[in-house]
Amino acid sequence: MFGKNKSKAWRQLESVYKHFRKTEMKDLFAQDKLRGERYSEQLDTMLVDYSKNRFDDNVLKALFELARERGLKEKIDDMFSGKKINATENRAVLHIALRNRGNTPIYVDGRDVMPKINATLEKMKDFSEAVRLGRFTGYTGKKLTNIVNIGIGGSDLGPFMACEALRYYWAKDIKCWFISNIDGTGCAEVLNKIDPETTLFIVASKTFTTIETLTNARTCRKWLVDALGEHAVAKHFIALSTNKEEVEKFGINPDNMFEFWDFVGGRYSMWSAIGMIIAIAVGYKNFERMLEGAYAMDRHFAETELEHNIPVILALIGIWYNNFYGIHRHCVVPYDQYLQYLPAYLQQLDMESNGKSVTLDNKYVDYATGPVLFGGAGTNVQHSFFQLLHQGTEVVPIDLIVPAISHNEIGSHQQILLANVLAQGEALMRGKTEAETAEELEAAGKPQTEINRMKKFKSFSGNRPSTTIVLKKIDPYGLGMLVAMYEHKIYSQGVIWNINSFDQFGVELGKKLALKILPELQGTAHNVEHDSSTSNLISYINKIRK
Ligand code: G6Q
Repeated sequence: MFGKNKSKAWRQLESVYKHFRKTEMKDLFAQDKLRGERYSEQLDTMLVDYSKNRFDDNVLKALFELARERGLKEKIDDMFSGKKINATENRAVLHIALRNRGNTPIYVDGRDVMPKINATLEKMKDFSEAVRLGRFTGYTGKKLTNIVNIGIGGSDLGPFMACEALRYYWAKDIKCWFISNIDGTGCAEVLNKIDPETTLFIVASKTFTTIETLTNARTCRKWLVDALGEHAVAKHFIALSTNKEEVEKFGINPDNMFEFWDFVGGRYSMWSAIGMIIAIAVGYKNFERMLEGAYAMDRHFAETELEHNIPVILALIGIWYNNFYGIHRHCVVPYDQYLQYLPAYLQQLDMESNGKSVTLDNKYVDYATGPVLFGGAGTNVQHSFFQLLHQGTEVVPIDLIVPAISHNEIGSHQQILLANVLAQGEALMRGKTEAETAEELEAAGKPQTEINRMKKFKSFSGNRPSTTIVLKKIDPYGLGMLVAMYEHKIYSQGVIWNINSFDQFGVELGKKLALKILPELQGTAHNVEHDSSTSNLISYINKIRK
């Protein structure tokens, strides 16, 4: 379809690109006084202004044509109707069912999945409320106020990001902790600070076979049993999983297990039982508001024509940069401390979903797929990597995300923050020519020699793309909309690239090799064949650890 076998829409885009590529956004803004308004979409309390991107109507038309040619609308319908779009694993992809507030039936293999989803939500509601109200207590009768999520990847990043994002809503007496990494540090640093009598461990693992999670969970279990005895486990451990057998084997009572299913991908699972810590921290009502926000975005994605469909528009703009401008990077900067972990979360969501090289037709791609995603919280990152964004040789499209209202309106903090986010978008787009810089230096009374010496250093090429996303507040509803927007953007790009966004075979090879190397570090295997670098590193580490 692309690459060597270019489709009609693709070739059309290539020819549009040839004519358009040198167009400057500032000229487009000068020609069209309504550009900002025309290229903004609003959904409830969210405004997405994508006008500061490199396109005109002609470009957009060709991009929407590509989406049509790729059957995007039908592919969206396929997801919502429970088709097995995760073809390599023969699974439906139904994170949308987890927040299907309309409760319309969604069938997989002829069976409606909604009753079991609703039953788990009901169980989550009862349990999270019981913990918050102190009805479900620890073994010694004390209220459970330290909630520890043990999980990794999709069973960690979503709940962690969302808990931090919604920290303002946490119950005053509850503290959330996250243990994910396999080095002893995560465990040690948390266990040193908490009291077994008031601690609830949530073992979050879809497969319940992940070495990091099970190792951490065993360590925590031992710590608890050493303090309170074996009988305490039932009051201090719950499991979130699809694998009942392994949960029982681990020694967690199935009554304390909250189920989800193989149609929920790890990185798409914070809406499922995996969100338990969110529900306990912010209350089930707020968890439900998050689902409602996501549902609003789902309806928008499923029902809105492509031309006004926010995730689709963002996806197409990304494709435009990636496949025509050859820009394979994307930056996300949330201007709110509560959203500081959103970039890390999106890194997984985007790069694990679309970091693929084989098409659904079982061929290697000969075009670029998922971009490298990075980011951090603004304004902090303005003082670090923004230098490269403004003056570097790489063009990096950026999403600027900001709430209009802060939960913590102190003095003029929020206005300063808002002024900064808007200024960045404008500066990236407009830049500053050498002539403008020279004028400025002259007005500041600098001598001509100084002006000549400095004008290049102090000028900005501009024409650097940004999309500004304004939320009313970082509240559960807005967070739900925002995350669902990215999920659907990623799916739309996957459809256009003809890849499966829902498997992750790329994480397997390293995991397997680690199991081969482990005995060499434990001294039970020797002289296993490796490349000379790996062998050398193994013997160096073994020597130093003696
Ligand atoms: C996400 C990935 C991956 C997964 C972790 C944890 O989409 O599949 O990040 O979430 O490997 O897996 P478990 O939940 O099975 O422990």
